[in-house]
Amino acid sequence: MRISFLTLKKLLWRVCLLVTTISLSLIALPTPPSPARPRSQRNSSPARLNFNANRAMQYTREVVAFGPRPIGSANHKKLENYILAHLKGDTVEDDSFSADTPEGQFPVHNIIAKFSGAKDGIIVIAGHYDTNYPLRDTGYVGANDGGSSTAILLELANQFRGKKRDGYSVWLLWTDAEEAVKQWSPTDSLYGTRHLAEKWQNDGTLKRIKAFLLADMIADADLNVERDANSTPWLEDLVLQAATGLGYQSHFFARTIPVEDDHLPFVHRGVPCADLIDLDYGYGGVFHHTPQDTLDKLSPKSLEIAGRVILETTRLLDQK
Ligand code: 1BN
Ligand code: ZN
Repeated sequence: MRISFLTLKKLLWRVCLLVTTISLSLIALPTPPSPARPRSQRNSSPARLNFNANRAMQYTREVVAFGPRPIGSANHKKLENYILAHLKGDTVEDDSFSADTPEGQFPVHNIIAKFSGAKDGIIVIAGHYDTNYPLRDTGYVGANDGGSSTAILLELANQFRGKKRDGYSVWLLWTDAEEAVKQWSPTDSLYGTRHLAEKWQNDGTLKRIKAFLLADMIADADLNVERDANSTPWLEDLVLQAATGLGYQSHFFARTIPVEDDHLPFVHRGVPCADLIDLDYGYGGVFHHTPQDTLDKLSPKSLEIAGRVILETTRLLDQK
């Protein structure tokens, strides 16, 4: 068969055109839709972690049902036993001592539940379980301030329990005697964490702590977590990255304020810290440290936001 030069030229043009069309259509193909699960849960171990906000809310109710829980009270002792009962079978360290306060000596008990990981280093997740001392006879129950932090840690313990951790060890810390007994000052506040930070400095634990995440007053139905000027900027940025990845960024860091809280003794010793706290509790914070700090102001959704952001921040820290 004879093919003329003209026919061959035409054929070559057609092949060229076909190749170009196919290439262009491949480039123009739409990107595949993202999987249903958020990016944060793909190919990662926390996909197995599923923070149960209703259970955390139930814990908050049970904690509040003890009534006021100031240091030295019978209710405080009952709550201590309640926390320890939930940690039965876990590795628990008890950091007990006697605090010298303007109202005399009080027994103080920090409770630490340890979940070991493969990486060398520790992530501490903390929150206080005592309630305001000066308001002890007013019916004050600290649903948000003391209740929510106790409960979120109990649910986090459920999440970490019995699961192999590829990342850092996680230590859950229920701090005691966070509240002032008379008037908040550097010497009348943070009794538990001041003691523990010094102890961990002396026994070498402190330099193994990669991050200290603190949760305080995190169940307000109108959740607005502050950016804390006393926390470590890169860790606060990581918290925001976690919140953004989960679609919760509107609840985080609209305003920046310096917060004095249980992280301070660790900040002062050079440990990277982030305080997740919502002091905007009621208009202008009107419910904070008042008998209006009650269950009806709280929502499981807020506990879920805080719980999931903490878990996601832990996952991001594990990758560092
Ligand atoms: C947080 C919860 N704090 C006490 N209970 C610390 C604090 C006290 C933060 C006063 C702001 C003002
Ligand atoms: Zn308080």
